[in-house]
Amino acid sequence: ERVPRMEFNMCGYAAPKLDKVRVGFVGIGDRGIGAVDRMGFIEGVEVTAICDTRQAAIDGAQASLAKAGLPKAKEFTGSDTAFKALCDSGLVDLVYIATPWEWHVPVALAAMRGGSHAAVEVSTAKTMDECWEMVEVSEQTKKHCVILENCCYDFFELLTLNMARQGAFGDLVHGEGAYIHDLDYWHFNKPKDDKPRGDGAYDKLWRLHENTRKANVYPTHGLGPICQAMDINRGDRLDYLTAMMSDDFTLKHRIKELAPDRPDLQQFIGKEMRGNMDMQMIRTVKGRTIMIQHDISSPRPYSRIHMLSGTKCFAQKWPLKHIAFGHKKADDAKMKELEEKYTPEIVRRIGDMAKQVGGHGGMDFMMDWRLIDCLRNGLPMDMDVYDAAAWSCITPLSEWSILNGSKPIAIPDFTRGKWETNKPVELTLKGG
Ligand code: A2G
Repeated sequence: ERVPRMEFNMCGYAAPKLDKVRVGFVGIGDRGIGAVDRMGFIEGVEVTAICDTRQAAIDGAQASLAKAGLPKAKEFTGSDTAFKALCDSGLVDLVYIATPWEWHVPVALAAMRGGSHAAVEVSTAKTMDECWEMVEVSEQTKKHCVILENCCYDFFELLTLNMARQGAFGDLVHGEGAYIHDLDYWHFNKPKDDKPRGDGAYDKLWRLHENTRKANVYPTHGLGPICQAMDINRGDRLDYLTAMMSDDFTLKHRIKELAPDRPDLQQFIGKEMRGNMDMQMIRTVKGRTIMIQHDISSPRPYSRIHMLSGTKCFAQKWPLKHIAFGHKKADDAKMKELEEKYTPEIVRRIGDMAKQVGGHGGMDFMMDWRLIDCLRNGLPMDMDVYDAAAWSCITPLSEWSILNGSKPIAIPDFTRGKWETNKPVELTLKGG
């Protein structure tokens, strides 16, 4: 484990205000084009640069800008490393990264070194070295490295976060989160290169490749909102985990079934795939517990669980959304009262617009809007580089634990002691 010396504390750091935020996009697949579309609705944004290896994807992004009445962006393409020229171009204040996972951290590092903030899609980092490198480079350059965990901005998650902040849960004792989503459609449909927009699948089956790894390769949708509610890295921190994984009962059969008509799938024949379900149990330094589940290959309904259990209150989003006090579930009237009392300012302000613009029901827009608002007003980031590292490191650490008979493994303190004095970022808006 490498522990860099503390260069600078990025938690709570307010970078110089930006009147206009010049955004460069790297990676215009299905996720990237959605982000370009959403930026067209946010004030104070200029999309100045676009990078992808597929010209058709770039054309799609330019068309999105034209539709929003925005000027054309400079194009960067031609190779896998064309992003380097974008990062060094001096044209951008923020690099928004939605590439396949293996490129997330290399692009983020180039962005920060080139003088821009980085906003990185999930899953953000794949290895412990990548986690530490993000932290080191962010501190050295004083550039933000934000993890784009949209689930932290969903309506119920924001409501329960505000309730936790206002003390409604009493002491939060336990949380559960998950990414349970049958990805059969996404895994086994290949985008066509002449399409200006992705069709929701993964170029060269890159996500299926990621699922040859025996780890929780997608921990942050479940973990992010729980960590926010528990003020992880700001008063508490993740201490250690233990992980377990079932065998693979479906993926290998699916691959075998489809492979005769799919030459691209033949490379997976005989390969061991990720098991259907993997789980992590995490203990925090302050003695609280978190359970995370991850299953993308079982035929079952979607769930991120999002359960928070405190000494005064209980909340759970999936399978049936409810809040309870003691044994008593809140009825409709009580839910309304809670929503009136605890809906945070961001939802009151842009919740309706977010629902219209869309992106997972509005949460993607609230995330992007908040990111831009913070940069324009010099506010600290809700999800900083320490969160990016602490949430992402579950992947390599779960891999080790699974390989070692579920032995516990320490989760590093990426803040190097600052978690004890770091303060949660206020949910109130100061911006314009
Ligand atoms: O399915 C959903 O949209 C996921 N997001 C996203 O992370 C990705 O896995 C996608 C499949 O391509 C949520 O569930 C919030």
